[in-house]
Amino acid sequence: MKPPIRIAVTGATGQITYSLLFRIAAGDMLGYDQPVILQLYDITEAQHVFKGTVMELNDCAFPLLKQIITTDNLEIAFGDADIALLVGARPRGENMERKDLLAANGSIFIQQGKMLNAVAKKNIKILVVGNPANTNAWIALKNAPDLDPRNFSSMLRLDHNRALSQVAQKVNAPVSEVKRIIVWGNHSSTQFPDLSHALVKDQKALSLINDPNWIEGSFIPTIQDRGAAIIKARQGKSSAASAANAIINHMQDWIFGTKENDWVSMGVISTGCYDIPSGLFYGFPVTCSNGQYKIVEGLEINPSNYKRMQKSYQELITEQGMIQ
Ligand code: NAX
Repeated sequence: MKPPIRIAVTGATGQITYSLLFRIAAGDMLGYDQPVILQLYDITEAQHVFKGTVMELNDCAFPLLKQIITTDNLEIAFGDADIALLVGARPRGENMERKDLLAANGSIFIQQGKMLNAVAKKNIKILVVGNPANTNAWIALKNAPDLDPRNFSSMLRLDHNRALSQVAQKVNAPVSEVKRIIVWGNHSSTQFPDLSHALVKDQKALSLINDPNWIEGSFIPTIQDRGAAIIKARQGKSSAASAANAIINHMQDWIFGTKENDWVSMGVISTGCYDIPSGLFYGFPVTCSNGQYKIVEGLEINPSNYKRMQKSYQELITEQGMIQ
C-alpha cells in the first residue's frame, strides 16, 4: 500500500467541508488506492462541532482513512502537510464593510501563510477557497517566502463547472463534450466566463449556440451571479456540495493532469501574459501534467473581452490596496 498523504483542511466544521471530507476519505480526490490522513483545523469556538463529524467519518469505515487529527492549532494542522485546502474564512458579519472583511481575512491568511512556510512540506499544493479567494491566496503566498508561488492556487473551478453545465444544457449535449471554457479573473461578479474558444464535440461553441443575446443576457450574468442565486434558492445557505466537488476536480486535475485537448480554469499567480501584470492570483485557462500547471498562452482576445478581463484585474488591485 502507498504511504498516506497528509491533507490539511481549514474551516473543517463548515458546510463545504461537511460535503468534502467524506469524498476525500472515500478516495474521490486522490484515487482509490491512496491512503490519507486528514488534518482538520477550525477556530477554538468551533471545536465542539468536530465530535459529530469524526464520529460519522469513523462510521463510514473508509479503508483509505488512516488518521483524523482535529485541532485549533495551525502548527499541528499544517505539520508535514502534502496538500492544504484553505476553506475557512471569516464570513461577512452584519454592518461589516467589504474592507473590514478583507482586513479580517487578511490577518487569517497572514498567519496561515507563515505557518505553511514553517511546517508544511516544501512541495505542498495549496488551494485557497475561503473568500476573497484570489486575494487570500496572494496574502498567504506573500507570507510564505520559502514556498514556490506555483504551489499556490485559488478556486475558479466552481465557476468553470457552472459554465460547462450552462453550455451543455443550452446545446443539449453531454457536459463531457463541452471543452475549453475559460473563467478569467477574480472569483467575484467581475469574473469573465468566456466562450470564445469553447468547443462542443470539436465544433465552435459560439457557432452552435448562435445566440449572442443568450450569451450577453443570460449566460454571462448567470455565471457571475450564480453564488447569490444559490443562496436565494437554498434560503440563505451558500453553495456547499458543488463547491466541495469543485475542490476535488481542481486538485485531481492539478495532480493527475487535465484531459487531452481540454483545459480548466485555475486561479494562479499571474506572469504578465494577457496583459495581466505579474504577481496576483487571477483565473486563467491552464493545462496540467506531472503535477504542474501551465497557463494556456497566446489565445486571441477581442477588444471587448480584453476590457472585461482588465475590469476584473482592477478589482483585484483594489482588494490588494485595501489589504495593504
Ligand atoms: P461556513 O460558514 O459554513 O464555514 C466557514 C468555516 O470557517 C467555519 O468552520 C468557521 O469556523 C471557519 N472560520 C471562521 N473564522 C475562521 C478563522 N479565523 N480561521 C479559520 N477558519 C475560520 O462557510 P462555507 O460555506 O463552508 O464556505 C467557506 C468559504 O468558502 C467562505 O469564505 C465562502 O465564501 C467560500 N466559497 C468560495 C468559493 C469559491 O469558489 N472560491 C465557492 C463557495 C464558497 O462560497
